[in-house]
Amino acid sequence: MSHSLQALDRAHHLHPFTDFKALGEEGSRIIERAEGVYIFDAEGNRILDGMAGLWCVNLGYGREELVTAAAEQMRQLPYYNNFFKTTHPPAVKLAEKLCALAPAHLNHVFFTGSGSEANDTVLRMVRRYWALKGRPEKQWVIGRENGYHGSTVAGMSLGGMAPMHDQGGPCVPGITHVRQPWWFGEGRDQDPEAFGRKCATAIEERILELGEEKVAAFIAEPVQGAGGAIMPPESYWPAVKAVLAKYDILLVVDEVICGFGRLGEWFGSVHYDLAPDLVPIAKGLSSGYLPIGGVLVGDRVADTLVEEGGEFFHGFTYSGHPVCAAVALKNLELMEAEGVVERVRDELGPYLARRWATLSDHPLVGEARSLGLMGALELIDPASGERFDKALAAGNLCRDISFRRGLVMRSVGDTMIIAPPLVITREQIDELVTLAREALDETARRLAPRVADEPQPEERPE
Ligand code: PXG
Repeated sequence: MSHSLQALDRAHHLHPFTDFKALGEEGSRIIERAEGVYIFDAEGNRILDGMAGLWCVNLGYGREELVTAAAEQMRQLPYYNNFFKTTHPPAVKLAEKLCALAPAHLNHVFFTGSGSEANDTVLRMVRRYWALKGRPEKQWVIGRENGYHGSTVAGMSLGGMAPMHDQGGPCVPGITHVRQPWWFGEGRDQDPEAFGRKCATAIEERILELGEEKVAAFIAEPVQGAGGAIMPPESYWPAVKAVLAKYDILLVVDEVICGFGRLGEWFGSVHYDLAPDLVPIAKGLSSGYLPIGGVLVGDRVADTLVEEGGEFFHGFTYSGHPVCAAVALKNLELMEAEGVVERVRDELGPYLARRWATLSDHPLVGEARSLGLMGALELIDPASGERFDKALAAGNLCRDISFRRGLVMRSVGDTMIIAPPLVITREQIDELVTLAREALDETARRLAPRVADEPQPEERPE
């Protein structure tokens, strides 16, 4: 069964962010079902999902209430749109719920089908806002190198992933990128707080280069997710806020990963006290059960769009899809009723931080960091204390070993990442940390004899 599916997969299916040929040779792993924090593959292996799917299954798998919410809404009204002066109860109720959960100045939402579409919406809204304000020359948006804002043309242009720009370019004009606040990767020779301030200064320098009257917005994730779970130094965000206020530039905080409890607050902006003007959301909004995203819009922008805007020529067939909205609403209600976010903040986040930090004594680990239920390990070569030779692809090796041993841990270069479902228990966090250590051990053994140039056999987990 799994072999025939693999063959069909190879024959017909082009996977996202995948080297098609290499995957064809290897064959894909088929995930058949899931429960709680575990996924099960076609071979019957149980694997702890340390990535909550793709940073999204915040409530964990197998929540019957979400299934029921979808089924009931499908029977009631499987589809209707929000164009042409119509709407439906799920979209309205979800909008109201989101605005109640968000900081006080965020009182409107524009729905989309994904995080990428949310960021396309952001770009159009930002430019429209300044045009309505009589300042159409305010066009430039500043993003960050190694930031991720999606894979549509606007999303990848706002993001700072160089390999995506190389393949997908030319990018949308009027977008530029500044350095990221990744202390381990780019500032290890400096005091972290001084480094954080320097990264904020880089924004100011770029604003002055472009001309402050031409800069519309700055976009960033509170903590970079896909870029490598990069928590900025404490000095960074206050300094960034001060720069943006000085030059009257909108702040867009992309909460697609950090929103809905990941960092121990409903929004990462709350953790860092950011008061953003626009907030793209997706993923954890529905715990990934159905695709839905949106942009929360602050009063400053919303008032202008509503009072002075006329028709905004923008929207998607599935903006506020009733079934997706019903599931998202139920997801938020469950998270609220079960105190999921507070538990991440007060109990599970601090617990993970303690347990995750124990990995920093491993010879392969140059830094172990975490915030809420997001963690990263920076791999280093114990022989030199520096990064491994890129050709060894140590991160990929560690990821594959980890997966085989029963833990989904993702790699970005030589940074290992986890972001498990928010309903994980303390015992399961212990299991996650143990599996991560075992994966590091095997990675170290596999890399150690590399001078002998002999491939090592794969170890079977005990
Ligand atoms: N913003 C952020 C911050 C994201 O992380 C998007 C926007 C785009 O969302 P959609 O729904 O269009 O995918 C994302 C998505 C990874 C990985 O490998 C991360 C994402 C997507 C795919 C892979 O870490 N984040």
